[in-house]
Amino acid sequence: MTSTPTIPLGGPTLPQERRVVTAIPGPRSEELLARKAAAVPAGVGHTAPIHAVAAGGGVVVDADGNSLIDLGSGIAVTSVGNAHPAVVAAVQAQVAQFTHTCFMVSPYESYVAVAEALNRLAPGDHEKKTALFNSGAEAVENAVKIARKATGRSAVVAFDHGYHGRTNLTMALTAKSMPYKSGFGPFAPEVYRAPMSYPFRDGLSGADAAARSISLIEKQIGADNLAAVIIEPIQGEGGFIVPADGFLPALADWCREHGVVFIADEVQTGFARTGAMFASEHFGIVPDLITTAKGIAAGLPLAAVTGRAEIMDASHPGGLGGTYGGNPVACAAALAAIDAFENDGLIERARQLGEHLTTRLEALRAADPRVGEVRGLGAMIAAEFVDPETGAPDAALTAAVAKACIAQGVIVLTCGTYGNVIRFLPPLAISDELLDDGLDVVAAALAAA
Ligand code: PLZ
Repeated sequence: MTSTPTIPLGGPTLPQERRVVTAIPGPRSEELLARKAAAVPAGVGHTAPIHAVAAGGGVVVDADGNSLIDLGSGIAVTSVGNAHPAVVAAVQAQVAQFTHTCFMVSPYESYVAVAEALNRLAPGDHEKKTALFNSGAEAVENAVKIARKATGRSAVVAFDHGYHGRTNLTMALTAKSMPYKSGFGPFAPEVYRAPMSYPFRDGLSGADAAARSISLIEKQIGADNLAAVIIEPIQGEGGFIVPADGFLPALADWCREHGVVFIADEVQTGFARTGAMFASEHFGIVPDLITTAKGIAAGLPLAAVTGRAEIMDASHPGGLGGTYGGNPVACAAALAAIDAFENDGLIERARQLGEHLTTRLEALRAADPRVGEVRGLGAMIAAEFVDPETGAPDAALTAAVAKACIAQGVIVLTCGTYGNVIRFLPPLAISDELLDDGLDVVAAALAAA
């Protein structure tokens, strides 16, 4: 006989605690995983072998009643906290009012209000415009379209370790073959790759790393052929790589001199995550276009391209859009989330979480040479694991630590070209106690590995 677990309400009313009451996965999750394996293709993977039934603040509750500490925010999405009450209320009100008209058929105010907010918040005091889409990849695709139309050029430069999505053009922009690209080509043409600044592994100053990239661009592509350079100010999937000081400004300056559109992909770094509304601010750069998604709407699918009005307006009427882009329910969620980012001290909270994470992880590094580097900004911090003798990436250790954490009720995500980075992306709503408990589990998992 199977018992039906009672489903707890989500939101901050959920006890903010780690509670492991079965093996992970427990029996109910096991059943659901078997159904998943039968119904969903193997290509759609999962990090934690559970099935969620509720989530709130900094925890995810599974079908067996385990309460897991969330150190991933569904890949940097639920930054305001899962099922944030203001987001829930805004979504409920909108969904009862209307669910869809298609903004290209009958526009509505919430889309315009999200655009106004992004135009105000994105770096730079020039005139800006914003178009809304459904996913990060779709925003990136549109940023490239917009840049090509505005410049009349076709080439695009992306970087080593870069990640921009899983659609055809964004696979071409993404660096890593397995698992994102392998066997899925041919890829979109006119995409070129330049070296990234990766201080831990290349030891170059920002100026030298930029000179290396710019020389490659000038020799192999030529500025006259180049529509856009796209870069994550801090790389996400590629390993939370923070470029050396001066790298991004030098690139941005070169782009400005040569009429190349500089696109900052802030899909992962945006919305308070790094201790600034946008990571570009830390580096003193003003991108021409900025792509956002993830944290923007607390889990509802929404994405945006925000940028210089003259570049955004270069596309002809009817040239940009899509059936669902800027869906009214997602826009309602975004307006509530943006209000929380601006008015609930979440930028400051991201900084505090970053200091806390860095202090604790640096203590681990001091005691354990397998932790090669701790890096990141705000609540976007990572540890890179290496063989202490050679400095070679240690993906096996990384996977073992992550797996042990999940078994103990702490959701952590890995990343990195070499699969040897554990990244910490807690909801900004997490308590210090919950974060400490989670980091204790990480430390124990590392000691045992
Ligand atoms: N640009 C910088 O981080 C999404 C990918 C998860 P979508 N990162 C999570 C996975 O394995 O599919 C991402 C990003 C940056 C673009 C994207 C793409 O955003 O909303 O997943 O399309």
